[in-house]
Amino acid sequence: MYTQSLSIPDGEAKGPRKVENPDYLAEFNAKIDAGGFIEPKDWMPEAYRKTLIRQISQHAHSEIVGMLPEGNWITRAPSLKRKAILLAKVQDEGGHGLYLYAAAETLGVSRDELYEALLSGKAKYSSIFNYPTLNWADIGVIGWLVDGAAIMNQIPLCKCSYGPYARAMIRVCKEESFHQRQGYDLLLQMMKGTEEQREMVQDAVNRWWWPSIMMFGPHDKDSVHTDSARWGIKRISNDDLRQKFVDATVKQAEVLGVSLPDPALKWNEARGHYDFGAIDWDEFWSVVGGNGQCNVDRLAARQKAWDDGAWVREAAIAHAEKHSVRQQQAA
Ligand code: BYC
Repeated sequence: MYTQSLSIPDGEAKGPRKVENPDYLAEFNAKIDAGGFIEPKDWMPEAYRKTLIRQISQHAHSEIVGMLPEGNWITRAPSLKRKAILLAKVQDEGGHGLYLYAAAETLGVSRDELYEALLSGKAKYSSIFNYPTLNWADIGVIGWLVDGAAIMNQIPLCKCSYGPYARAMIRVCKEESFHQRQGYDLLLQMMKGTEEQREMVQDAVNRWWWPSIMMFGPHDKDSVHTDSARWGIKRISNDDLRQKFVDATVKQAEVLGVSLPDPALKWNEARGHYDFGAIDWDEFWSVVGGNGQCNVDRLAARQKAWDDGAWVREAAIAHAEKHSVRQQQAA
């Protein structure tokens, strides 16, 4: 998407932009302070570039690993309508992965390098996708809570300082909004159904609530990438986003008729926010460290997709080479 239109001569793009220069840095900081966008051809500090590659690629990995828990239910959707919606949603997630990989590539890293980091376990992806989808209500709850949390985190990224990432986020957020609504709609339907269906919804909410609020990352005091805020990448902190999400979701749970599994969840008049219970950070770090219920399966599925796709990559390269030879012959 972005990479195709770049065509920066190697010397110009990679050489000078790596040199740390106080004048370039002043110009860069001024642009960030004025709320402007940094574009791929602009000079940027090496640490900014690395932080962006880390976050954008982790985000891309989350999208394509995130296809798996829901993709697992496409063949078991209870109606044609729900199947079509789920199919469209999972395809959207694949598309988000593509925009994000393309945005990361504008920073001078190759898709192969990024993928290798995912498959070797070096790169992270969102903790949430290491939990299993056990019943159909999980699909609704993923839309409502997981996509809901993702939108809360991604809306501020539409104004982040790196142009290709910010622009990708605008479309992603529009699609996430549809994802969130389809999930909530699915759950509303189930809540109007039988007692057993209502129990399925409550069971799914009980299992996904805590992992969803963990998605925002560690408490601010334990968040290590503080430069991200200074550079206008992260515009709202992990804890502030988590609080916004909790505040918005409590009312939605009431309308739905489910309870959220936290006895400490209570409106705090003085703060103007809901208080909530302690997060189990041991569980979070264990899942992030590869020991969640599904980490091994998720990486195995992505590895298989990579291996199965080898012939497509080879065919695309052969096709491009054939065209390039023809163009040279015609010139
Ligand atoms: N899971 O200093 P911190 C979707 C890591 S997909 C795993 O606060 P940062 C969807 C963090 O990477 C949406 N790791 O980091 C798809 C760091 O480790 P490293 C995914 C996590 O970057 C399909 C360490 O903890 N969204 O919506 O400032 C179907 C310290 O954290 C997590 C994005 O990727 C986690 N949850 O802030 C349905 C959004 N949290 O890198 C839905 C873009 C933290 O030093 N990313 N860590 O090894 C971000 O906004 C930020 O990267 C985060 C973390 C807020 C996630």
